[in-house]
Amino acid sequence: MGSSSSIQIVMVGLDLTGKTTILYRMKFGQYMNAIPTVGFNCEKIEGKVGKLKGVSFTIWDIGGKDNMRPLWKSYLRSADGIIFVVDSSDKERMEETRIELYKFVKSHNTLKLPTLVIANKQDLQEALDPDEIAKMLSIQDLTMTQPCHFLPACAVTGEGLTEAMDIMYEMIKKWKKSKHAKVAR
Ligand code: G3D
Ligand code: MG
Repeated sequence: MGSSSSIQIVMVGLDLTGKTTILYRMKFGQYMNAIPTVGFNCEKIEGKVGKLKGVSFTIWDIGGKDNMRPLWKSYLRSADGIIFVVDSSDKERMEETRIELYKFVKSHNTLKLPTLVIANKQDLQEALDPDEIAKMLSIQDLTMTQPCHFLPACAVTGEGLTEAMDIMYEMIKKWKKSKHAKVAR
């Protein structure tokens, strides 16, 4: 992970969970109203403060409508990490979210990519408690198969996103080290 290389992140999740809003928030540092994603968006984001200073991320934001979901895995070939975005207020689709999350993780199980699950839209009154969402999505089970973190956030205010990227970066750094160690053995 030299200073010239960029960390590749694939961001998925059901449609309307706030993926593009998160992407623009990270890129431009402000709220931007996103139009529904057709296909994918991609942005290069340079870390400016703290331990992310000088670190460059390329984030692929893939459309989440059901016809796009089978394509998620095709973006993983050169990925270093996954961000899976959840709408904290969408109780009705929480089970569908869990199914898609596990289907996706299983599709690339051998890679054991660092995975960050973001419980977005925590600003909404009807948002479920992060602990409750973690339970509904069986996050505990995920942490047994790969490096995994679960975090609440709000893309509108940007709350939680700096921490999310810090954690992502740390997980990827460790993951790359262990991968090299295995190759050297
Ligand atoms: P997607 O890319 O995952 O499909 P979008 O989702 O980024 O297009 O966002 C879908 C809608 O959710 C947008 O509203 C967006 O403003 C809203 N949204 C995203 N993140 C948050 C959040 O943290 N809190 C709240 N309250 N809303 C959020 P519209 O009205 O444009 O459909
Ligand atoms: Mg989108």
